Amino acid sequence: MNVRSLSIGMLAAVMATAVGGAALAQDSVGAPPEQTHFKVSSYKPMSHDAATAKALERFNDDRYSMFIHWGIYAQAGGVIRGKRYYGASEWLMSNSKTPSAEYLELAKDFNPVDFDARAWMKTMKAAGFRYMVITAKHHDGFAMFKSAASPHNIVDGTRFGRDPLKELAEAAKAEGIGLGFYYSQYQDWTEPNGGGNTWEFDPKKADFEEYFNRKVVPQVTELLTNYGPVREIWFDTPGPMPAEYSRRLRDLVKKLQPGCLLNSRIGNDLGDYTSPSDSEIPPASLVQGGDWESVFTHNRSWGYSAFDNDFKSTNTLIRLLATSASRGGNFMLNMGPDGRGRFPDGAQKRLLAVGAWLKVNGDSIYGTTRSPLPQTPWGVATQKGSRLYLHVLDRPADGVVRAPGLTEPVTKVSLLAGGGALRFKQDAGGLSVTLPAGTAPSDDLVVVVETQTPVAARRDQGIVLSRAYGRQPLDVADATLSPGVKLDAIKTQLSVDDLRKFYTPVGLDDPSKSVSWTVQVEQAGDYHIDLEYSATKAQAGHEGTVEVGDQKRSFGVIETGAIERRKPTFLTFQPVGILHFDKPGRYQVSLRPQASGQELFALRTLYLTPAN
Ligand code: FHN
Repeated sequence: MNVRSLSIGMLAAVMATAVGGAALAQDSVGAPPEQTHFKVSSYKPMSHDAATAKALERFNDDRYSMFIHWGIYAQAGGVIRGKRYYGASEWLMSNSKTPSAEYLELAKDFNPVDFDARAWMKTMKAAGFRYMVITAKHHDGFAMFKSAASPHNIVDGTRFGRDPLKELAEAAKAEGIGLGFYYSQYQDWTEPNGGGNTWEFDPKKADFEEYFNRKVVPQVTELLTNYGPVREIWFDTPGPMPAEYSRRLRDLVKKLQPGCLLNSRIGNDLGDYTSPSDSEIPPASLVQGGDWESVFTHNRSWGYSAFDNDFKSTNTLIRLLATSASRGGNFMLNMGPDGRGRFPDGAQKRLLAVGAWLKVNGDSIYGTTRSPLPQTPWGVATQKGSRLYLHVLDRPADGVVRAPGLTEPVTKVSLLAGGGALRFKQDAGGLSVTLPAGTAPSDDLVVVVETQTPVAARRDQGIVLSRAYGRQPLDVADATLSPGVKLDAIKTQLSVDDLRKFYTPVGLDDPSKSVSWTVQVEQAGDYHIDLEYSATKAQAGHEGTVEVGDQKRSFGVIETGAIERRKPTFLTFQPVGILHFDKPGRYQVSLRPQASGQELFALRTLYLTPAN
């Protein structure tokens, strides 16, 4: 065994021992399992070679894509040896600690006779997706394409005997959908020298170099040679893989197809664009340009699960898509086809409903750039030259949508659906648009604002606070942090099966330190303050204050429990008091500890709600 592979094996062994083997799920990016605080990813423009820059232009124009997790795990649908495994069904082998030989038996039954590449592509087209990324090989190591590098592939290893990626590549070309492949480069549970299978193989004996040369390099070469132009290779969970492997993969991909994009999960900062954590849209204030693609799954699993029908509603999907676009990123929505090759009905009908919305409102998504506006309570905005699209996701009680500070002369305001003109008023304070009466509260109503010159960026003018809405969030990621306070990302299990990241300021341990937000108050009045936070036993009893000018509202911290990476984190929602704003205008809302010593708590959000 060479030194390089030994170091990977040892690292993997340490990770596995500490978390008990199969628990190493989802966000295994090489961090020790007890680590909860992480560096905040940056979303800044990077420089690229010409082919990559050109591919990124199209990528940013596309905005909406489909992610597909399909493998022999779809045959099991989350059940093995008669036991149901909740959560990510593509993790079935790991979660059940099934040995390779037994797991690979699934391939014998896998015969997706209903798979129809043309029909998939027609659905994707009707759903409004511009490109798709499908699992060519997930962590179980089974290739969903013909491969000379391993017999564990769909053509040689199943009765089905067809190459779905070949059929999809042809159908994608015919329908004008871009093609991308997911490839798990480090984890490969059916390979003794691959990463991740600690229930069967000894990581200390793993020769990763051997695995990488024998399987990863040939398979990535096959994917980029046999299927025509590939838009992106979506690598995942690089784990403890040293930089030289990420570098070799990058060089290989760019040599074979210079315009093929690489996501940041290639590892070691070698991607072309950023993949935020799963189910995360980066906070608006952290995005300073740059290229990124958020991934969410439609239900709770990425692969097909026979008992999970918790599909996100059409409105939720539209909201996620519009929010990603408003922050300048792409939204890739995942779905897991079943063992026969069918899209689950619960997913398909909602995808098509989003497609119907896009048919009418697609101009406000495709080819748009990020919002020039600060946070507003009615929703989000996207922009295309001198057209500004207001996505009214939440209806104002008074029927009037306001864009404070929008002073570029407005020539026309209309509804994108149907084009009907809307009444508007513009003065030194900004623009007010009266919504048509009788629209369903759940629709994303898109208002088109046409201006003489493009609306200039004014994102830092303060979060808009209005009495026409309910609870309005001031998130810590959008706060100004005083010297000595920094923003951390916490990885935790926010709820069962839901590993998510949240942001929190670290260093709130002295009255001289604070987090603060600029708010633009639209109407004078009282607002209730609520805090959402998590606090350990040691933090219980700490005191802090929320301040605006000389109004100071103090609060005491209560214990919610420790933050642990693989456990649910409980966040309390604590009322603090009432703040009064005398007149409309800009104010500073600050939060600080009352004493020196220990970290106050892990704050997530301060909410303000109009009070009467
Ligand atoms: O472990 C995988 C998981 O199965 C799924 O593929 C997701 C999709 O982003 N990626 C990993 C976890 O982040």
